[in-house]
Amino acid sequence: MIETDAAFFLDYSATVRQEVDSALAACIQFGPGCPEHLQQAMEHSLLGPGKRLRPLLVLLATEACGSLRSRAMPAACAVEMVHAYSLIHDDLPAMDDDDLRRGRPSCHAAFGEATAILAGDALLARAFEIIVGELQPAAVAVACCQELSKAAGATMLVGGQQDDLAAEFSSGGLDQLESIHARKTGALIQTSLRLGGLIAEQGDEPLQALTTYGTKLGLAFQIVDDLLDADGNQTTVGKRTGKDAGRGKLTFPGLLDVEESRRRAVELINQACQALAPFGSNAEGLEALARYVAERNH
Ligand code: GRG
Repeated sequence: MIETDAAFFLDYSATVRQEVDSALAACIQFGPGCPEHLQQAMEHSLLGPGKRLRPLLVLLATEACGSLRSRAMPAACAVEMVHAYSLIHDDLPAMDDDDLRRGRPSCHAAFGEATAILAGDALLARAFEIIVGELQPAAVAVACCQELSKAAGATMLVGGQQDDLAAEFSSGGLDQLESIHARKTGALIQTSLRLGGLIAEQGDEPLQALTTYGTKLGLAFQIVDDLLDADGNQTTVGKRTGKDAGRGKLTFPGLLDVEESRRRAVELINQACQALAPFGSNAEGLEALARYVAERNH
């Protein structure tokens, strides 16, 4: 990516990020029925300093298909709510037991374990309420609910997490690792793109191109995540690094070594960008985002 493209993308993503953050804040205005401690826990985790990668993917995918990104904002928020719930639950003592997230105390460290579980539950439920209540037309809202619930469910996000926990200190190989990553991390990334495509209502061909881009991007994202855990700086990454090896996790650098893992991530990003050809210049944002994922340091 030439430097002007990178600068343009940073500017664009900063603008979109502000739009997303305002919409997210509005999504969790529950009013008097919601206990204050629960409200604060949700705000801490949903509005904290994350990258907002998944909402950006939803919005960029809608734009790549020639539609206005404002149409896709409810879906963009819903995906980020599912993501925030998964991070809250992943950090719990029963799972990854992490007290640091995004450079701040994780939800249970700040608000207690019970409230963290409930905050995650409430965000997951709200995600679907937002899609059903705010996405038009109704047929698209139904398709988006189906897409997101599958990605969040027992065969994808939750199933991948279960297999990831079971694989600790196991002698699994690359196929097992790719299957875990495709479901634990890749499914929500791929679904973000598909939601953007579904909302634009342009048919199967663009949806297929977005799916291919999402599959490649999701795997590359996870390889980079493994590399950041292996050799990233804790302050920059914003969570404890070096944990995967200590927990006996299956990782790409563990199975392939660092150089080969980096080579694979770059190859996947190139393949992801090739899949964008049918969109022409409408997909410049998605291409810039893919390059950013390969180069990210947090
Ligand atoms: C508890 C059902 C359940 C699932 C947990 C999210 C997850 C599955 C595990 C998190 C552990 C982990 C390191 C996953 C790999 C990639 C990942 C999801 C990283 C976090 O996403 P980012 O980098 O986070 O987009 P930010 O903070 O930027 O939003």
